[in-house]
Amino acid sequence: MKHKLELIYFKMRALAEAPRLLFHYTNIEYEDVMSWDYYGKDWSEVKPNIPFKQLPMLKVDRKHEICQSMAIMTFIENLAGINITDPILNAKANAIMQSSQELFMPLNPTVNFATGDKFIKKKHDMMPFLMSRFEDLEKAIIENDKKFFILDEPRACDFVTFHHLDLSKMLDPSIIKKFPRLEKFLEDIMSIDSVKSYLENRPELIDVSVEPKLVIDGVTHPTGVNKT
Ligand SMILES: N[C@@H](CCC(=O)N[C@@H](CS)C(=O)NCC(=O)O)C(=O)O
Repeated sequence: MKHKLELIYFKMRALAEAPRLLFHYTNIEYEDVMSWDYYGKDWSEVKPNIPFKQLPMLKVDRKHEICQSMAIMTFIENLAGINITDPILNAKANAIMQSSQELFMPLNPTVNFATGDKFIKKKHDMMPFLMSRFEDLEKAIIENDKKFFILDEPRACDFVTFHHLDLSKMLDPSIIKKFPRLEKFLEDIMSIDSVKSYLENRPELIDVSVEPKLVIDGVTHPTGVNKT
C-alpha cells in the first residue's frame, strides 16, 4: 500500500537528514515540508500540539503523526521491507544507531548554529567525546567485517551514522581523517547512485561557524525554526 508521506522539519542539516537519505536509498516517495508551510503558523504556536513538541515528524496519510527521528528510521525500514529480522543483528544495528545518534548533541546544534568564540569552545569541549565515539564506531565496523556496519547493504543504522560523521567534517574536517575505515564507509554510502544524487542536490550548508545558512532552491536562508 502506498502512503502519503510528509516529513516536516526546519531549516537545518540535522535530524531529518538520515530519514531523507533512507527515503532516497529505498526509493520511497515522500515530501519535505517546512513546519511553517505545513501549518501556516510560527513554530511557537505549533510546538505545543506536536506529540513530543519537537521535529522532525513524519505525517502518514495526513493522519498519523510519527515523531522521534529513530522511530521514523525504523518505520521507513519496515515500509521498504529491509528491516533486519535476525534478533541479534537487529539488536546490534540498534546499538550502532543509538551510539551514533548520541553524537547529535552537541555536534548538530554547534555546526548549524554556533558562531565565533562559542563555536570554538563548543568544538574544543566536544572533541574528547567525538574522538572516543568515532574510535568505537571504527572498531565496530572493522570487527563486523562487512561493507557497512551490519550487512553488505546499508540499513537505517548506517544512514544515521553517515549523517553524524558527514556533519563532523563541517566542525573539523581533520577528525574523520584519523579513522580510515570510517572514511571508507562514508565513500561507500556516497557512491550509492540514489544517495549520491540526493547529496549533490540537497540544500547546501554554508558559512558554518560564521553565520550558518542553508541554500534552498538557490535562495540563502539563515538556519532556524522560523520562516524567512
Ligand atoms: N529525540 C528527538 C529530538 C528532536 C529535536 O531535538 N528536534 C529539534 C530540532 S533538531 C527541535 O525540534 N527543536 C525545536 C524545539 O525544541 O523547539 C528526535 O530524534 O527526533
